[in-house]
Amino acid sequence: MKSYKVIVTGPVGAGKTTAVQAVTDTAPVSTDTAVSDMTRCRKASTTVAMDYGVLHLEDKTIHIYGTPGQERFDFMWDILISKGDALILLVDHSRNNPYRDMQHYAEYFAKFIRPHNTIIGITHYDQKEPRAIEIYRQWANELNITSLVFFIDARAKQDIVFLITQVLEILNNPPLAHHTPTITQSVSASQTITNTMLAKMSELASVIDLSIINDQGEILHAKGINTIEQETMLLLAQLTTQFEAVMKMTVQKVLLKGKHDHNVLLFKEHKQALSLVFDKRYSPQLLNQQVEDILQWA
Ligand SMILES: Nc1nc2c(ncn2[C@@H]2O[C@H](COP(=O)(O)OP(=O)(O)OP(=O)(O)O)[C@@H](O)[C@H]2O)c(=O)[nH]1
Ligand SMILES: [Mg+2]
Repeated sequence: MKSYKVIVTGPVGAGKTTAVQAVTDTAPVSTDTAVSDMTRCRKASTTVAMDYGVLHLEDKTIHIYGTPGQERFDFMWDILISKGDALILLVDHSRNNPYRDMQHYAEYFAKFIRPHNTIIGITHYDQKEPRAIEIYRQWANELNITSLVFFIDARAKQDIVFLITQVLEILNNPPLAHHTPTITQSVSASQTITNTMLAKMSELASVIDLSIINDQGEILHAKGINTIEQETMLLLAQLTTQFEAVMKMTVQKVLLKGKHDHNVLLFKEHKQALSLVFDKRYSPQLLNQQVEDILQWA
C-alpha cells in the first residue's frame, strides 16, 4: 500500500475545502471559521489552518491537505508543502485576474513545483464568461508551472479524483529525467519522555490515546490513535513550533476542546511534543497535574 501526500492550494474561495471534502472517504478535518473581513461577501467561512482528508484509490492511500487561501495564514503553506508529494493548484476562473493568482502561487511554490508533481484545476468556470483552456495552459507554460491544466468543478468528486490520479500518474512516471523525492528515514531521537512515563500516562483513567512527536516532525510513539488523528497531532505540533517562531513566545501547553467526547492536551517538552486525547468528563487541570507529576517523578 503506497501512501502519498497531496496538497491543494489556490486563492480564497477557489474550492480547496470543497475539494478535500468531496473526495474524503472518512469525516474530513476542517478548520474553517466564519469570515470576519467585511470585504468578502462570496462565502461565509474561510480556512484558517488546513483541511485534511484521506482517499483510498486501489492500492494507494492519499492524504489530502487543503491550505488556507488567506495570505495572513500563509505560514501554513510552508508547513503543508514541506510534507507534500504533489501539488494541486486550484485557480478560480471567476476572479478578476486569474493569471495574477497563478503567478502568485507559481512564485510562492517555485522551489517545490516541477513538471511531474503539479497539476492545475480551473474552478468556477460556470460562473463567468468562458475562456479557452489553451489560454490557461499557455499562462501555465509562461509561468513554468506545468502543462497539465483542466477545467474542473471542486464540488464533483470525480473531478478531484481525476486530478489526483493524473498527478500521481506523472509523479510515478515522469516524462523527463527528474529528481527523486528524498525519503527521510525515521531517526529515533534520544527520548526524554521515557517508556516508563508513557506506560504511567496510558494508565490514567482519562487518557484515551497518546502520541509523541519529535522536533523532526516524526511520530515516535502512538498509542491507540488512527492515521488521521496522528497526522492532525503532527500538524498541531508543527503549528506550535511555527507559532513560537513567529510570535517569539514559548508554547508549553495547548488545550483543544472537542465538540463531543474528547479533548486534547498537548505538552511541549524538550524538543518533543506529547499529545493526549482524553475523555472530556475529566478536568484538564487534573490531567495536567498528573502528567506533570509523571514527567517529573517517573
Ligand atoms: N459554481 C461553482 N461553485 C464552486 C465551484 N468550485 C467550488 N465552488 C463553490 O465555491 C465555494 C468555495 O468555497 P471553499 O471550498 O470554502 O473555498 P476555499 O478555497 O477552501 O477558500 P478559503 O479556505 O477561504 O481559502 C463553495 O461554496 C463551493 O461550493 C465551481 O466550479 N463552480
Ligand atoms: Mg478553505
